[in-house]
Amino acid sequence: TEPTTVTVECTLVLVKPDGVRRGLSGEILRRIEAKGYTLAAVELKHATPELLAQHYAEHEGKPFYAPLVEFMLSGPVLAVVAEGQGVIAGFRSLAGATDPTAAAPGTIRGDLGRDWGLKVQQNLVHGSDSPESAAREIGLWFPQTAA
Ligand code: RTP
Ligand code: MG
Repeated sequence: TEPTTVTVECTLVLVKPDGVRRGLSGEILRRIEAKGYTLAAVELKHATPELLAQHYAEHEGKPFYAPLVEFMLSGPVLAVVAEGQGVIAGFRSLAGATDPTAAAPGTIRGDLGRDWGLKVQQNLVHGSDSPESAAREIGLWFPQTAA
């Protein structure tokens, strides 16, 4: 049989200001650990406009960009580096669809997101979408620990 190749990777997770405000940081970290991923770094941070401009550079110019940045500045964010096999795709699966109204039950956004008129940006979490994004975003949020 072929030897199994285990590729351990890291992803950047953010518990967005709505998640921190609602006291859901622990529940979100619990789900990450329960799935078997390791917490490599966890830090409560206040974002800055400069950091968010870099973090959300791909969305600049889109109609939701300005309200998204404003929302991300509305309170502290819990920045997390999670580590494990397939964690980049795996965390996005745990998070569920971007719109909490559409996110499946069993996912963070599906179980905990509220759909009583809140905007799509208030969807509790961010997760990197590729190895390139993960490396870039971890470097932005944890510059002192960047590999
Ligand atoms: P994330 O980056 O936060 O993990 O979420 P995602 O990949 O599922 O969503 P993405 O397309 O990267 O969008 C980033 C964040 O922008 C807000 N958004 N609002 N139509 C809208 O109003 C809209 N679309 C996106 C959400 O906060 C989304 O997570
Ligand atoms: Mg994204």
